[in-house]
Amino acid sequence: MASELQKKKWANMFNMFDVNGDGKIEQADFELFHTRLYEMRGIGPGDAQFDDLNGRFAGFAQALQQVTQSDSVGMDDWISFLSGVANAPQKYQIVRPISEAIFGLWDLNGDGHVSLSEYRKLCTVMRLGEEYADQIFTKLDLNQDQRITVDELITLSDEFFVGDDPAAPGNLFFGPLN
Ligand SMILES: [Ca+2]
Ligand SMILES: [Ca+2]
Ligand SMILES: [Ca+2]
Repeated sequence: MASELQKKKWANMFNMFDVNGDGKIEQADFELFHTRLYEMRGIGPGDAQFDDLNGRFAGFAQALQQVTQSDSVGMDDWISFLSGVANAPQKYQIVRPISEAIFGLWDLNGDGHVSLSEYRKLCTVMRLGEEYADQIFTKLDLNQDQRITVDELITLSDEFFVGDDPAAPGNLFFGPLN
């Protein structure tokens, strides 16, 4: 069972993937989302990073389909899928590479960390706006050194997908809890 907190934060991620806003996550949404990411990053088919990401997203979409037995995933299916992920470490192994991949994609200058200006672009693709990035970057930057490292991201990702602590900054990764 998911807590109210978990339902709220996971709903934010659902809304990020439901790019066309029709209340269902379908293949068309994944394609739109990929296109936005790739266009902003300036990569396309043939790039190693592009192919790697596509593989990770395909694995994620497949896992989602297996659990829901459908090509069209509504909010309730999504919440039960992530409940399953939170309670089963082997399923979490499918989700974590996606977080790492999204992170890697947004290290635009390849220096191994995400800066505020890079995070602003990520928030734009997630349709949260740059103001949201400005508000929460310092919370996500756990050691306050003006950058988010992969280690910090893993902590945030664990908080988001598995945790149930209202004070955890990782809750805010895909949007505010309101
Ligand atoms: Ca949709
Ligand atoms: Ca960077
Ligand atoms: Ca940091």
